[in-house]
Amino acid sequence: MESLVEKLEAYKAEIKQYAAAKADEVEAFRIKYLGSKGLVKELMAEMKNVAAENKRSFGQLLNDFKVFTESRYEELKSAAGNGQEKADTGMDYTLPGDPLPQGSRHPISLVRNQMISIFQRLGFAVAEGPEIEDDWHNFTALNLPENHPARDMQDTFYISQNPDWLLRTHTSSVQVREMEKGNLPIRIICPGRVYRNETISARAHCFFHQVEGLYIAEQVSFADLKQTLYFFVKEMFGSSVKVRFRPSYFPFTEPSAEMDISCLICGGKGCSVCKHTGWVEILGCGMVHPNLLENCGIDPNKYTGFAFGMGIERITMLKYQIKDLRLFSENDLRFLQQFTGAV
Ligand code: 2NL
Repeated sequence: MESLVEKLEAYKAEIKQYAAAKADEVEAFRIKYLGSKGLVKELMAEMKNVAAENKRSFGQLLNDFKVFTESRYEELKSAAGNGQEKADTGMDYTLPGDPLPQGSRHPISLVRNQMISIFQRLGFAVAEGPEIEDDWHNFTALNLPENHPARDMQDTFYISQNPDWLLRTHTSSVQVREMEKGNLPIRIICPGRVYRNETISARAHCFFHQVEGLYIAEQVSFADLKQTLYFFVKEMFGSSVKVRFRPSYFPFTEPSAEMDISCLICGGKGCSVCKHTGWVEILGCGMVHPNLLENCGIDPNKYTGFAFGMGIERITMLKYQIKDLRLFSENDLRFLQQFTGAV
């Protein structure tokens, strides 16, 4: 009995001083003292050798020793746990996170999406195509003669690997591809980026964005063209807008016209935006030239169609009174943040 008391006191002193700073050291403590082959189990096994009259007090001592060891284990475990969290990051994960700044759509995307949704209400589908084109889809199929100035190196970016390849100068090439598929009638708009070799200024850039439209069916007339475009500008600029058509020339349409709208700034009275005419030009249009239909395998005696093309930058500049084209591609947040919240 005496020797057991001494033995337990010695173990208690050892356990009291046991240093375990890390989780694996705490686990080593548990295995050594409290594990299935640990000290406490070993001492418990001694019970069978103890004389009957001593069993009761021996058991009491061992139980106290077990409780002592277990509480020391809990102590070491929580100390190691706390220490580790601090050492890892020192962060308080209960604090709210940093807010992410919310971006906004680019004005060109805003206006493009608006244009798409207006034409979709009239039954136009959106078609897309490649930005690197071949001569046929960008020029030849569109009735542009071999010597047309638009083909000039000065106006078009050619791809050096292949003299037949170029960056599309309009999205008409997408419409040619749709016509070649031969699924008639066709009623599409083609939004997209186009490229021209221009000196960059407030009014010109080497790339810009276009929406072209094409409607081909039996008995499509110039009246359909006028009413479609009139609907478009009323939705885009408001119902008080006036339109006028002026005769023009494009190789891909005959007859051709340019459409003006009454000046949004002065309401038609005359100002610097409309150069004191009361009108601003917004798009070109016309009836699809029969040569073009033939080039794409469509019978011009059965089908007619209209087409139009406009620059998204131009419409956006009019709508938001933006004076310099370069603002669209400079990524200046002071410009872009003005469109936060616009839809
Ligand atoms: C302009 C003028 C225009 C077209 C584009 C077109 C396309 C096909 C057939 C016939 Cl596939 N026409 N497009 C027609 C007339 C004018 O654009 O000044 N755009 C900014």
